[in-house]
Amino acid sequence: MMKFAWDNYKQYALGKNELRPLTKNGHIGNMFGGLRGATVVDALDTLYIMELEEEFQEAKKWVEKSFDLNVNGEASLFEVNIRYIGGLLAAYYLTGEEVFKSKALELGEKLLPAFNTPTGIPRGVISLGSGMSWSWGWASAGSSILAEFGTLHLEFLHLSELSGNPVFAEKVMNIRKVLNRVEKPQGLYPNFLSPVTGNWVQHHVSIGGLGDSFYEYLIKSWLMSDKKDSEAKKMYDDALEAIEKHLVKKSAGGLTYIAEWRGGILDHKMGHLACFSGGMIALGAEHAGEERKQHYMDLAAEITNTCHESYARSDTKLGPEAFRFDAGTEAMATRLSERYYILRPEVVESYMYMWRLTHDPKYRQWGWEVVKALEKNCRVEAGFSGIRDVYVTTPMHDNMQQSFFLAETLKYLYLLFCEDDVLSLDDWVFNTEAHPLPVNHTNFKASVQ
Ligand code: DMJ
Repeated sequence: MMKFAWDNYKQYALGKNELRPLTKNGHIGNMFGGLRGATVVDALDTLYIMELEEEFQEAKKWVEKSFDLNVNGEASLFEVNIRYIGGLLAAYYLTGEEVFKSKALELGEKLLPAFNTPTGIPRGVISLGSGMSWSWGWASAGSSILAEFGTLHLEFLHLSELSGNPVFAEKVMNIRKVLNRVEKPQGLYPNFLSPVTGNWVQHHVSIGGLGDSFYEYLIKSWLMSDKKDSEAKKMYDDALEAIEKHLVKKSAGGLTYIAEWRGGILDHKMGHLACFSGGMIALGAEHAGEERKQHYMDLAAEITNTCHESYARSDTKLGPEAFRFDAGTEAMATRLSERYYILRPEVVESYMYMWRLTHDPKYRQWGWEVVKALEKNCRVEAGFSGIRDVYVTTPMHDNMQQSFFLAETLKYLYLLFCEDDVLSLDDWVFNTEAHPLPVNHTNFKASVQ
């Protein structure tokens, strides 16, 4: 599947950001500020670990010869960080090839002006040419998004580590400080924060979109520090406790889910994005202390089961973008606008963690169901495509092969069926785009003090 996805991207869209597999051309989009080759950079480490040697060399050659960082467009700080910086760092750590390191550092420098705000909380959009930055037009009152400024920590610590320049680590440690200072309603972290005042702008809390990877990076910061960053661990433990108290619910049919919270009112909806949380909670449970460990493993298994149900209850056996638990509905989309599937990884990501941490064979069975469903519904003549409605058996394709399909979905599927020592969870943490970064067994303290 990876070879097919890569070969078609290479044939029809090399140098563009994504492949359009129906029209057999490339897509550029507006997330990466003039940067190109998102699929190349996202695919590098997956090609490498799958031992697709020739394909990896093709991707590397593109980075060496054609990856231009002197661009001048408006980029998402978050997306550039998780896909490009994360992808380059992982490729460097896996292969030791200098080109990946130097490109990661050069790109990292270009992101620094986004932190020039009164609080040091970066804005979401940055011009890679001028360094000017601003908030997303859709974000309330010029706010920054929790999942965006909260998903820089892993990559930025590695940038400091590799460059010897503490500035990257300082920027993300300052974000921590601001978050620790501000009062949390019921212990929860709302999704919108003002980069000017450092206060919350709106009380919307979600473990899905806008919040998700902030929580992921807390527990992974601790793991990546070889369990020395106890501040991150405490923030994670406290946040998860508040989430469990206020957001975790059980449906009439016995399915555990994580609702969204709007100023105290619950929205009984779970996004596909929120399905990463089964894996995250299991990863954290390992280190939760004896009496909490089983409790969190059970919670992780229940959430992963609910996400599996969202797939099992559809006609294509792929899950919708969001599913609900209201008016008699259980784990199904109720709105037309939420029925699509864009090759997202979060459900197989949780299967991979649950498999590695429990070895319950059902997770491999569930992963295999996804493989079959992707082959049946998403494979088209020239690549893989998202679909517009998971409840329709003759799928309507969206003509987009997302770069995260190669970075994450296929990588997590591969790891689900590998031996546990392939990118062992003891030695690697995956950034939120599934790019493996090494656990720092030696000198983490130096880079954050
Ligand atoms: C990816 O880019 C990352 O996993 C991110 O954290 C959330 N969205 C996509 C995949 O769905």
